[in-house]
Amino acid sequence: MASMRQSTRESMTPSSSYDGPQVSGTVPTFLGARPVRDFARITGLDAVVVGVPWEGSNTWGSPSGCEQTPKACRLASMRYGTGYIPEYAVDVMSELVLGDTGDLPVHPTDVQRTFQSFRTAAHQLFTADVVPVFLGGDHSVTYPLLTSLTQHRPNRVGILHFDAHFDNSDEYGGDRLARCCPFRRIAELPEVDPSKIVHLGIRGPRNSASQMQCAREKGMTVFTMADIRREGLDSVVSEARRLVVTDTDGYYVTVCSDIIDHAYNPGGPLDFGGLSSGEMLQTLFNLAQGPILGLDIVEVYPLSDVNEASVHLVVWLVIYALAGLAVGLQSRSGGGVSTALG
Ligand SMILES: [Mn+2]
Repeated sequence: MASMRQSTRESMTPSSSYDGPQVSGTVPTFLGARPVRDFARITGLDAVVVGVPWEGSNTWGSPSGCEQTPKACRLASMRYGTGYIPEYAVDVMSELVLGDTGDLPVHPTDVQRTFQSFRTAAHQLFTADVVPVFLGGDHSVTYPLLTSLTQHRPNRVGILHFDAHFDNSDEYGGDRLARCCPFRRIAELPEVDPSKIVHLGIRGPRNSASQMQCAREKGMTVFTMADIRREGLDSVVSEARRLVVTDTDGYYVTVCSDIIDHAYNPGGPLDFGGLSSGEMLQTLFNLAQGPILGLDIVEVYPLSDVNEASVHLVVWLVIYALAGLAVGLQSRSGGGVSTALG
């Protein structure tokens, strides 16, 4: 395992492949990670942070500003030094090599062209020997990202979806690529085995009976928040993990911020009865030790965030996931003892 450490913080500019208008400015890389400028030549990295600055159709209220979340997270990450986690004795930036690609190109008036740019970039990341950590953006972005991953590993990808919501609507106002639709589109992909899609934490009245029916009919597994409270989070996550590591190359984890109760997540959707921030931090630390193929965290809204609490929560989630990844890499190279869930 590589152990080089980036000691200086370098500013980044958006991808030079984008020829349209762009917002310029000095933004640090996430935790001072190495800037990655050439997607075709990614070597020597254990993980890479990737901004996916997209907000498509609004399904409630006004635009959320979630396209600004990657930039906000990079700025917030400067609070956390090298990402040392004392309770697990892991120093993220000392123990793995992290890159930061900056934000993927978007075309605000053209979702198809935008998603094609996401697929192209994601293909290059998923075929490199690196774990991408995508920062959304709304949840629609998971569809193009998983399209690339599952084309690279047909029927060999497990999907762990943490969310209050199924996000498997067929369409929203005629938009089949809206933020409430990605898991219907993903389940329709020929390279996806729907039985390897697991929804965790589903709850609350912003769902519908037809969405539950869709999940059941397509053979997806559903653990509601009631299941988690009855059986225990560790037990449910272990069962979900067992499902998605069986007959696969590993799993992709996708996290809507509203898996976490709004009490801990003021800059996320107004959904209650969810996990605590601490529960989700530990869950990602545990899961990242296993055969994780990628991670996204989506639906955080800087425009309504109070004191940047949710932006900082995302940074914590990423750091805990990276800490778990470091422990897992050390364990697989024989350098440490894994505490991963069985
Ligand atoms: Mn959600």
